[in-house]
Amino acid sequence: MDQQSKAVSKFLSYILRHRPDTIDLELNSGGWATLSDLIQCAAKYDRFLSEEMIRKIVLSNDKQRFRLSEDGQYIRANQGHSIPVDLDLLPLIPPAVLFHGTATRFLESIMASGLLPSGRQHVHLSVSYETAITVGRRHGSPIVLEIHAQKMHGNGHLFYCSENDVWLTNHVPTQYLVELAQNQDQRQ
Ligand code: HQG
Repeated sequence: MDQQSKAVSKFLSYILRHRPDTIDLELNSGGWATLSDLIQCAAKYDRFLSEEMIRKIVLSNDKQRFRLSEDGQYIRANQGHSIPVDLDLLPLIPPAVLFHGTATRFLESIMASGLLPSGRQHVHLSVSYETAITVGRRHGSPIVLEIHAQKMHGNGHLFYCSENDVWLTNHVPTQYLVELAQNQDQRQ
């Protein structure tokens, strides 16, 4: 993604996941906004977007963060919301293990209270170690936790998978967490 697309993608993440109110935009209960409302509201706050630019970002986004409706008129974020939206996801059986990347400075607290959504609607989990370590790096010195997802599921915890393959659950209690050795970061 070029620099301009990155900046617009960040802006869209902020608006569609967290703060639509900052541009007086209203999302429906599913978290959708029409492209025309989004463009109009953003313009009132001097952010000039075009349908073409937005469509390009939806298609080229590295993590497929956004989705357009079938008719192409609406947009929403696939996951990551802190505002309450109903993504209408069905509970699914997760893989045996999933991964969560975090920073070493959070470990003590995580091992005391488990993984909490920390302001988002869900705890975010990845299918791969590599994705998890990248997520962890966003917060500082990274560490990856392995989650015994199927065991959790067997004990009644619900799991969902977003359109962009991020696994979501409400809380991961500590007994399902295993801290992986940091040197796994070296593997290719
Ligand atoms: C930590 C990115 C202390 C948690 C990624 C994380 C992801 C605790 C931080 C998505 C804790 C929250 C979400 C506890 C959890 N005590 N810290 N008990 N429980 N934490 O950014 O999962 O690029 O809200 O480990 O790819 O890092 O934005 O969540 O470090 O899918 O599209 O609290 O964001 O996607 O941080 O990232 P975040 P996350 P995008």
